[in-house]
Amino acid sequence: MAFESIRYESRDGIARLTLHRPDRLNSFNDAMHAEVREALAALAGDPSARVLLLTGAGRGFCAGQDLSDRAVAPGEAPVDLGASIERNYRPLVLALRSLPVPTLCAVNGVAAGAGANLALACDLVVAAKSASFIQAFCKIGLVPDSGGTFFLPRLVGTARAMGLAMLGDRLTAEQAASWGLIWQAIDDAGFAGAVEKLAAQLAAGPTRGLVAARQAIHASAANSLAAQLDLERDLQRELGFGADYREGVAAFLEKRAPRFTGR
Ligand code: T3D
Repeated sequence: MAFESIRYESRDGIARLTLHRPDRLNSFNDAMHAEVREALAALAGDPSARVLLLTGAGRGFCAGQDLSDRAVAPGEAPVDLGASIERNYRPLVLALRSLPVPTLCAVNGVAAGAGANLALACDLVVAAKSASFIQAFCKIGLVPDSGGTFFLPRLVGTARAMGLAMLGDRLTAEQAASWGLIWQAIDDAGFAGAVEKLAAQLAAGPTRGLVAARQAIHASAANSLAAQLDLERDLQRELGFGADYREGVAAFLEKRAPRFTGR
């Protein structure tokens, strides 16, 4: 598919979405939001796609909202940021969390503002050791958005969430991994190879089972233990009738690698 602000291709089970405005550190404007929405809709309807690999072009991952669209001349009415969130960021985060395939975010460089929280909306987040995460909102008088106030306390606890939100300090990829904000920080030299390997592993995985794991893990925050056990039972029942479970058991018994089809 041909886009201006992103690159998107789906091949060998891997749907690659690269934010592509490197001279603006891949910050979002309306046009980029529209293209990302279109790509995610295409992915959701593409039965050959088994994983989303989200990354950024150039030295940054994403610097959040493009602030050059937010300058207000004297006498001009300010932009309605609530409308922007309703139109762009809210649907983006919800779309990422409900894709029918696992999502892998490869944070190749700085992830700031909504860019940081977009990464946290993905199932697995890996970052190059030179990358960093900044809840930059407090520097411009805003509150962490795009799920920041939801993801941060759940991932790193209230004290660290407060510090990140109120100080806006740069968190290195290694700190982010040691705090449990992301899955892994990877040496820059091996980053591209490690990302490809992870993407290929997820693309060859039992897609429905992986998405069910996401669903159950996210549901746990609001469920009682009994409700969570009920959910696990229901998901297991559904998956137990699926082709991938049958293949997984057969492969185990035949002492060979499984060939999952995502069904
Ligand atoms: O508005 C709404 O719709 C509400 C929703 C808001 C969501 C949000 O994301 S609000 C938060 C917006 N983002 C920020 O506040 C981050 C702003 N950027 C930075 O603080 C820094 O650029 C970084 C810490 C991310 C990286 O710093 P550094 O020193 O590595 O790079 P740099 O020199 O600052 O940036 C490189 C270029 O990218 C530069 O352009 P230039 O001077 O080379 O022509 C810079 O202006 C541009 N750039 C970086 N971030 C943005 C940006 N241009 C527009 N908007 C940006 N967010």
